[in-house]
Amino acid sequence: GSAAEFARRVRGREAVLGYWVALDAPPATERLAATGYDLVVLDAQHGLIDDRAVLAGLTAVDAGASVPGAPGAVGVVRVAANDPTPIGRALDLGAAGVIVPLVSSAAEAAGAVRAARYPPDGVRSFGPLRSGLRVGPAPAQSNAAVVVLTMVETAGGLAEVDATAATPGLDGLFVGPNDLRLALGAPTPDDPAFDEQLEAALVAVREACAAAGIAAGIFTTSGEEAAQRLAEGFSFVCVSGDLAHLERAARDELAVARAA
Ligand code: 3PY
Ligand code: MG
Repeated sequence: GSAAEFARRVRGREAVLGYWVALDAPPATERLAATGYDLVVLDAQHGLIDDRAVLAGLTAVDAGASVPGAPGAVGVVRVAANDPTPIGRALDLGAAGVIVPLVSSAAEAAGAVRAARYPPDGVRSFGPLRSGLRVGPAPAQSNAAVVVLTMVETAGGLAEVDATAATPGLDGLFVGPNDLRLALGAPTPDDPAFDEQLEAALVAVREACAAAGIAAGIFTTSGEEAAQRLAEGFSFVCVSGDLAHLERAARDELAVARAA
């Protein structure tokens, strides 16, 4: 997939569907990238994804996207932290965009945007190890093509959601429902007693994004939930991920086999 075309779709708030990869298994990532998702996210915050795995994973996504008949996913990295070093490295390794965790203010979001863009728009350092082939090579081309989403998953991020959404150069907000629920005071990331509060927070995020004209994104755990979020107005939805699917499929097939 082309980073520039992906950016056009994200900025146009068209629906894009993502797949979340936590495991460093490039042959699996290649196949997943060929299944029809618009993007594959490599999780370098919580997944088994170090720099070498980002390189292998992004190369695998591009290989999967070039499988005959495949619609052409792009690779995006959920970086380990809101810091110019991991953001710059993910982009150098060929990511079409970054999802930046734990952003708690508009000022922090502005920092994430600067880290992803070369001067004069930002502070990214030049060294496009792999991105020179895929996104760019001209700095201005890269600045225009790379998408930046910051995560809303802390109390501060929610409190400043309107100002954060209005950050110049930011392409979207992405909700981390697990951390956000904990930030709302829930004892566990799926405590149903906090459903109402979480849903109210999601409305605030969607409204902030709509007012700013940027994409509203969210992590979900099933196709059913993803469809519901799309219907509500989220446009950037990560449906589910490799580890969850592997475990679910293993358990379901075992249950079928034992029931025989
Ligand atoms: C969260 O739910 O907190 C995330 O970061 C998405 O995995
Ligand atoms: Mg999180």
